[in-house]
Amino acid sequence: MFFKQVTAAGAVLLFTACGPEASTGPAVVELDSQTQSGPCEGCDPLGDSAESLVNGIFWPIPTYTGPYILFYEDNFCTGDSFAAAVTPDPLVAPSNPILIPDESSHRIGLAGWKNDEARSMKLIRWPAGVRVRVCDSPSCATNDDWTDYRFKVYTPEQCIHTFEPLPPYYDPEYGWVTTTQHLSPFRDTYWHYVNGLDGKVSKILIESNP
Ligand SMILES: [Ca+2]
Ligand SMILES: [Ca+2]
Repeated sequence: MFFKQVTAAGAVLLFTACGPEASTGPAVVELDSQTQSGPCEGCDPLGDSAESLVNGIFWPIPTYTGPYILFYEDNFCTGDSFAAAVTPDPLVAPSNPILIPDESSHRIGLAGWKNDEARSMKLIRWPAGVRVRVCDSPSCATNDDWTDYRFKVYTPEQCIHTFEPLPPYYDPEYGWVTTTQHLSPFRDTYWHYVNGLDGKVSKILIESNP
């Protein structure tokens, strides 16, 4: 079943140039729009079509070891995983971030993206020193909802259950406190909440921690 899917997709894969100076990571691949939105017939051995696309994108490299993101239609990384984004090198300068979905510099492979759909995401094999910003605005305008995730350590696998802040909590000294950030030894999260981000994600920026 897996081989059947790869064969069907192979005709439309576009590989980036890979000269002598190219990095040793796997080539980034773009799928055309038809493939991005098309069904993943016969490629769902694990019940997760986007994960299968990750494997299919880098075929015939059988074991892709770079970082990638899976996007889910529901919170807690449940429901359909409708899209996958893969990149060999997420440590890009803040002045030139990787853009999802409209990256034009062939630094990311993306399949299955839908606007205003994601409610959670699974981050797999992300290095320390990366910031991922999830935005409601298609231009990541800061007057709408956005959330930052700043990775302090290597993250083998982590589900971001929601893009929205934790509920306000009651502090005996200060009363009800609205959550705007969550700092941890592993990953700091900063929320800019306006009217909701789950199911409204339109743009993602990936860059080195500014
Ligand atoms: Ca939006
Ligand atoms: Ca909003």
